[in-house]
Amino acid sequence: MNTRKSLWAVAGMCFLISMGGANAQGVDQNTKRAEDLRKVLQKISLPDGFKIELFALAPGARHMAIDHNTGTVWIGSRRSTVWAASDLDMDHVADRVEKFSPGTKFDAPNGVCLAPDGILYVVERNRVLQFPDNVAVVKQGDLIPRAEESRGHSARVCVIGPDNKLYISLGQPYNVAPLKKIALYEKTGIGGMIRMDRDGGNREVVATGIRNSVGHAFNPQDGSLWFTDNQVDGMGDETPPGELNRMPEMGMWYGFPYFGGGDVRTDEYKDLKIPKNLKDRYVRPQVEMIAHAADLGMMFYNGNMFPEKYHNAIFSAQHGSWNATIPRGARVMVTFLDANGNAVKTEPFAEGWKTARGDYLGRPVDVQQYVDGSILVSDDKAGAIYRIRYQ
Ligand SMILES: [Ca+2]
Ligand SMILES: [Ca+2]
Repeated sequence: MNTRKSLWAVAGMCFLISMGGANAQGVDQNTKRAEDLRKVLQKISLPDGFKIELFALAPGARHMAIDHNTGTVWIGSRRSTVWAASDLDMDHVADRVEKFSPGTKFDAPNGVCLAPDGILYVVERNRVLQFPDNVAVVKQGDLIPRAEESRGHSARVCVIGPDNKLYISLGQPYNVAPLKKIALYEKTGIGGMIRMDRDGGNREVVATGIRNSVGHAFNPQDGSLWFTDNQVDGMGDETPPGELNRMPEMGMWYGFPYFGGGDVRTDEYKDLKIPKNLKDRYVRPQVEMIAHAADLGMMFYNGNMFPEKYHNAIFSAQHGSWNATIPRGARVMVTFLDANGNAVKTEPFAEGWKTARGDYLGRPVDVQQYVDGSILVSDDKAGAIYRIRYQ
């Protein structure tokens, strides 16, 4: 721990020196905007005994990594900024939100994840950085072939596995990927998930047949890897379902683009026979979510603050989508597991970020467990982080 603290202390000193002591890179937390958001939070419904509060203002807030020793919350974005939020007076509201590594030119640094030894990874559109050293463990242009770079579905997420490897999800850029891309995707892990050593070596594809996963987590009870996948647009308001998947083993295939979500075949592939090498490795989703809710970040709850029934439950964020006549999603879901670690029930946990007209007051992106056993929810529409606590 001492090594870890000094590691980041040195980085922090460099950071302060580079800032020249000014706070021009910070986000003012005491604004009218904060007051307005607190009013929105009064509309959010939660199970009895839970409360939601504003934790931080952080423009474009996407996925989060939380240092459970220091309380630092790193917040990725799809823009060019990673934020670092800290609660200096320990009242569970951030007092300081600053640009992390302001000298680094980030490109869609959506994915942030922290290793148990305190090393932070930032996964961009096409590069992976390691901090505090600020080293590219995957150099610019080496995460996916440059010719495959896209604007859509390029918000990456990462997690460190129990095997100490770095897992990264790679969304594919299409609504429905064309057949000519499948061989390349199977080989590179685009439309799938890859893992590598933490220095970037020994890269392997661990899952394919995924449309755009922007959330994954290991179940601490049994070590299984779960991920969300948001599914095909343009097939109607109520189809196909979004997905929450569990990996039975590495190397499996999750159906896309032959399936558009759940058992629903895509219009483009419905007359095509699924090749045997894919069919033999097919895994159905554990949970089918409503269509077009855009299931994104997820976590397993293992804190002590929430009631027993939530222990080891999955919390996941539904961002909400443009591709339905009446907007849906914009809520946090909870999925309960049985003794074998399979999903048995999914229900809304926090909702109310939509007006009666269907406008979004906020759009949840990620959920992560905070240091005290509460959970943090990021919102890239509001540019904020909320904290949900019990009692
Ligand atoms: Ca505080
Ligand atoms: Ca699937």
